[in-house]
Amino acid sequence: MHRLFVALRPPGEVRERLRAIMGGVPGARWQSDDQLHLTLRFIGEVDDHVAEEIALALDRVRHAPVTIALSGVGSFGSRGRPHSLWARALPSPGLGDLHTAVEGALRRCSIAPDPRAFTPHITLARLARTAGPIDRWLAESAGLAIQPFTIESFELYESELGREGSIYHVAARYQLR
Ligand code: 3AM
Repeated sequence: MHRLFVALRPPGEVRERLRAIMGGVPGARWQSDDQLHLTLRFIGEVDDHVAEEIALALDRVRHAPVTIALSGVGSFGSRGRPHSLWARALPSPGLGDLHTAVEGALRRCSIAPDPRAFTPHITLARLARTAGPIDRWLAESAGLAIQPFTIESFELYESELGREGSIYHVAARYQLR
């Protein structure tokens, strides 16, 4: 079985800017440089045959490079029990269209549509139940503003769940042009 997701990899300078705002929340597991990505679509566990079909379907996606800007931060989870911290990607026509194109490719592989709205973000930390308060970090990081940058490929990732957090491998890379 393969645990798959489709994501964009921010360039090195952007990852550096993101890493600069990591810290200051006790019990937060900050993402390593390797783990930073913007998920276009989580797929989940599929067998070898479906994984191959997905890789081929994604190879048929034709899309121009996408421009992304990051603005501000947020958290997922309930107010009393947040479970992740992230940087917000501003919605853009390119990003929305690429998401739609990927969704279409997956539908052709009989992957059920994702019922959740696409909330483009880059996860920065996962929070344990015992993590300290996040309000100060949210306030201090609210001004995050990363000017538009261009992404020229998207990736199919395989995720391996580990005790120290997930390890992500790029299973395939698809050029945007
Ligand atoms: O982009 P992020 O880091 O928020 O949270 C998981 C991560 O997203 C998400 O897929 C990305 C790669 O692991 N994910 C994991 N399990 C999920 C699930 N069951 C999931 N998204 C939706 N449903």
